[in-house]
Parts: sequence; C-alpha cells; structure tokens
Amino acid sequence: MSKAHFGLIGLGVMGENLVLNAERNGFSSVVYNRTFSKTEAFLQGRGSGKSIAGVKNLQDFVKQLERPRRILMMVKAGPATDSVIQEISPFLQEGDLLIDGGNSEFRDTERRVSELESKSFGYIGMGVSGGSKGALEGPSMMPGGTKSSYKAIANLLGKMAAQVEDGPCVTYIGPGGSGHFVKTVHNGIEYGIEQILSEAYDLMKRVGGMNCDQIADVMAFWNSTEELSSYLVEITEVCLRATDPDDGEHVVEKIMDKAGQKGTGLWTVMSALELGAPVPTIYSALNARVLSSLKQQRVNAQEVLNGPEPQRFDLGNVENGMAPLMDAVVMATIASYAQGMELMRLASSQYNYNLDMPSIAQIWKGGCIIRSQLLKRIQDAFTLNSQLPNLLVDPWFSGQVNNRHKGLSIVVAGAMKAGIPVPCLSSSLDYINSYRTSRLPQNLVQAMRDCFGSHSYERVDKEGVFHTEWLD
Ligand code: NBP
Repeated sequence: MSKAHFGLIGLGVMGENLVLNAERNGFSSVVYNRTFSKTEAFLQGRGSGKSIAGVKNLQDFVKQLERPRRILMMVKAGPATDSVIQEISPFLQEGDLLIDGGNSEFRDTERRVSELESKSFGYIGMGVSGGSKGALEGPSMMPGGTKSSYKAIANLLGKMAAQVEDGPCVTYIGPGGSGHFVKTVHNGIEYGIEQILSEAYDLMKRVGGMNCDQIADVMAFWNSTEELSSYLVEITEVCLRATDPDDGEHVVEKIMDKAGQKGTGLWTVMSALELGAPVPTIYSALNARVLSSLKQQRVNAQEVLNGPEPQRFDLGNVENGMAPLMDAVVMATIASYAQGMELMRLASSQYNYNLDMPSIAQIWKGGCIIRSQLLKRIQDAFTLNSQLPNLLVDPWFSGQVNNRHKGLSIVVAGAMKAGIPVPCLSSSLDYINSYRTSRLPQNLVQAMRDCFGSHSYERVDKEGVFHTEWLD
C-alpha cells in the first residue's frame, strides 16, 4: 500500500477541515485522534470516499506516512500539545517535520523549539486563522521555525491556503515562536474590531433607536466601502439578521451578554506591556470582555449607581451610512491595526524575528478573521516605508485620520454624555490624540517621580539627567 503524503493529529473542528482541505489539494492523508470513535465517525462521514486513512495509535500513524513525514497537530494548546509531542517524538526520524497548528503561546513554542533542536526532526509553530470554513476552503497560515523546515512544507501550505490576487495567504514568518506570535497579534486586533463593531451596534440601538435589521443594513453599507469592507463587518450583518425559528425574533438579542476568551487577547496585551508597545484599543477590548463576564454584579450595580439616561445625539442616518459613526468605526479599526503592527515591529527587533510587515499584511488579506480591504493599504504603507514607525503617519492613513477625527470625537463625546460605555472607541480617540500631541503632561509625572523617589528627569532646555530637592 502506498504511503500517505500528510498526517494530521487531532480531529477537532479545525483538524477535520484542514485534512479535507489537504486531501482535496492532492495530498493523501492519514489521521489520528486520541478518542478513536471520533476517527471512525469522521471516516464514515465527511472523510468517506476520500484518500484519508485512520489509525488507532501513533506508531501506526507514522508507519503509514511517506518520508520525510509531514505531520500537523491540531490539538488543544498547552499541556495537550506537549503530551502529543512527547508521545510521537520517539517514532520520528531524521528530516521528519512536526507542525503545531494550534493556538499555542509563542513562548511555549520557543521552549519546544529549543527542546526539540537536539532531535533530528524539524518543528514548526504555525498560527492558523479562518475558523472551520477557512480551514476547509483556505485559511491564512503563519508558520515560524527554520527556513529549511518551511521549505519542506511550502508547496503543501501554498496549496491549502486562501489565495488572493498576489499569491497564497501563507509565507515564512521567521524563526522560533514568531508564527505563533504573529497569530496572537492577529487575534488581539480581532478582539479590537469585534468590540468596536459591538459598540457601534449598541449606539445605533440605544441612541439611534434602530432595530437589528436596520443596523444590519448599515453593516451592509459599511461592507461596501473600501475602509470597512471586511469579513468581520460581513458576519456582523449576518449575526444581526438571524432570527430564532421558534418565534421569529432576532437571535442576537437573546444571547447572554458575557463574552468568552481563550487567551490570545490576554497574551497580546501582556506582550505589548512587556515590549513597551501601546495597545489601548486591544486592551480595552480585552477589558470589555472581562467586565462583561461580571453579569450578576452589573445587574446589581444598575440598581445602585446612577448615570445619565441614554439620550439622542447625531449619529447620522442610514442613507449617509451613519457618517459620524462610520468615521468612528473606521478610526478605531485603523487604531487596532496600527497598534498590532507596531507591536509586531517592536517584537521583531526585540526577539530577532526579522518580520516582513508587507508580507504579514499580504497573508492576512484572505482566509483569516481580520481580512479586510484595509490590509491592502497596510501592505502598501509598509512597502512604501519598511521603517514606518506607526501606520497612523502613512500618507493614506493620516488622510483618513484627519478627515474622520471629528466624527470619532462627536461619537465619543455623545456616548459619554449619554452614559453609554464605548471603551474601544474612546481609547482609540485617546490613543490618536496622544500620538499626535508633541507635548504630553508626563513632565508632571516625571516631576512627581523625582519628588518622591529621586528617579531623576531629563529637561527640554538642556542635555543631561537632573534631580531637584523638591521638598526642601
Ligand atoms: P479543540 O481545541 O477543541 O481541540 C480538540 C482536539 O484536541 C481533539 O482532537 C482532542 O482529542 C485533542 N486533544 C485534547 Br482536547 N487533549 C489531547 C491530548 N491530551 N492528547 C491528544 N489530543 C488531545 O479543537 P479545535 O477548535 O479544532 O482547535 C484545535 C487547535 O486549533 C486549538 O489549539 C485551537 O486553539 C486552534 N484554533 C482553533 C480555531 C477555531 O476557530 N476553532 C481557529 C484557529 C486555531 P479528543 O477528541 O480525544 O478529545
């Protein structure tokens, strides 16, 4: 019997779809799942009639793969991934390649790379984005590891990935944990945009008095514009239109207002804080999810804490695409991307990842959750200036910021007066206002630090490090 081209471990939602994708692209496959009944169900269901074989144990799994073996793990991140690596390592040989496609913490990947370096087989930490549909039809993939390991799977990944006008949505990201780092930042940006769209929905509902279908119409309009055309705006419209078959009411209004998270947003913020990258939009999105989970406390607090009654202010109208609100959403979305790109630029230099920013924007243009037309502009901005310190100062993006600043200010001020929380919109406005302010009040912070702790300060009028005896 001829051996399979590709092996997959972990028949969860992602694994199942990725192996069907590989097989469709001409790579005969063998699959292993810890719980064998899932393998059987898959082979009798979606996997039937295809060049996919299933096995009960990892020893048989490796025996059925052609050499050098190409094995993709799609299992739960953390200890489950370590345990699979430990189980399969003794069976791997010179030149074989193990790929972790789960959402692993990039430091775990760094550790695994250094632990496995002494072994003869290659290891790739690869971020995969696109959800189940993307996994099947073509995801965006962010592989990190040695270049030679990447070369061994470039053909396979190039065929499996989403395709956009300038190539497949996969590229070599860099060494070590860089692939998982870039995927983490992708998810951080995603947190930001999801929260921004949710705040826009809340404002249209509570300030504009609009229903789900009317808000969905606005999303459809936004999705037709260059600035907001994106997968997330597209699915926001879909979510808003969906109705409950039992009573015909909108499903979204019946969903509990507690948002979950699996860690990537938290890792983005932790990395940003460590590297000194300001990511207030992404941080606010994470905080918003955390605060939303305190449902019972919020219910109780509403009885005790007063605030202004929600009141109307000018959000625009459906015909003009809710112009000020659209300005606000575009600005905050740009802020979310700008913060993510800046974080990657700093990480690239700190961790020697040598990230190629235009290529990262390119592979996010298709297949992944944050795909959008803006990414073409982001790709162009970093192609024009590979040392761009911040997306906001690129000529096209600064034009957007200057044209839309007023709209964002109106919306944030109105929301504050109406007592409606807009954490991502307001933090994006503060981010942009801070970034464009040449003199911030941190001179006073420095004075206080020197006053209580003799931390010293620099001066604007002469060189050197200074200390004042403030309390004498
Ligand atoms: P899950 O994250 O739910 O993982 C399920 C798979 O992990 C199953 O095959 C399960 O086997 C296996 N597994 C577990 Br759990 N513990 C194991 C262990 N100790 N040893 C061996 N196998 C073990 O499924 P998923 O949603 O397909 O995600 C897979 C990976 O891809 C995760 O890291 C996830 O974060 C990442 N990811 C998910 C998405 C998405 O949209 N869902 C997108 C991008 C990346 P069992 O059947 O025996 O329990």
